[in-house]
Amino acid sequence: MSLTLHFHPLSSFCWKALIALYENDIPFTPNSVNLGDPVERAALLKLWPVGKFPVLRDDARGETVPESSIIIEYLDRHYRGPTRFIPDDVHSAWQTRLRDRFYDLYVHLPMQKIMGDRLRPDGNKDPHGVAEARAQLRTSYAMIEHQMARGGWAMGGEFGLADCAALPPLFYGNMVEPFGAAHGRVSAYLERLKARPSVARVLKEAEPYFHMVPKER
Ligand SMILES: N[C@@H](CCC(=O)N[C@@H](CS)C(=O)NCC(=O)O)C(=O)O
Repeated sequence: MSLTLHFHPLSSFCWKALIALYENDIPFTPNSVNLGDPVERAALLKLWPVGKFPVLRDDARGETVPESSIIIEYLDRHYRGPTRFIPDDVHSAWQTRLRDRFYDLYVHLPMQKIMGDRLRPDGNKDPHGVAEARAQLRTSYAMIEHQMARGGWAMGGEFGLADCAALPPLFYGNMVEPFGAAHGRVSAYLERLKARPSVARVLKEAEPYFHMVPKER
């Protein structure tokens, strides 16, 4: 098997890449990385000195591919299946990439900020940064509520890159900053995503690790 995904089953950005792999039943070897283990961390750093996962290694093509969006674009090009993640049409393609950036930068990162703050020791927390992240999430939820006026997937018609990007931060986002009654379409979109077989599989595999999700103290 030429593809190896270096990942962790609880990691939100890894979910994004896993959804794409499962969507098209692409065979790969999963390598679960414990970043707390110095040997495993060093092996990941060797592949991608930034030290973040997911990282995809493709031995057949001699490529190491970091960054969830780039992994999905790589799979779409070199391991194509029935689900196309980025449309061929140039106009739809840039709109899809924009929505992917929206979910990563304005939903995923603020969600990570709030979750990450729970891990900080008392005295080193960042309440100002967390308040900013909450405000950003609420702005983003309102934007998604508007985008989802007609239901469906992130880009309207077909499931794609932006939906892979949307599930992880909406799943964890609803835990750290609940959608609330004003964002019924965001809730409904999250439920549609959770019912998608590729997503359901990712969530099922993550279940045994859910006790490790940092709690609010
Ligand atoms: N922009 C990256 C973000 C990856 C990322 O933040 N991964 C997190 C897990 S969800 C990570 O590796 N965290 C470990 C660390 O920062 O030490 C992507 O899209 O793949």
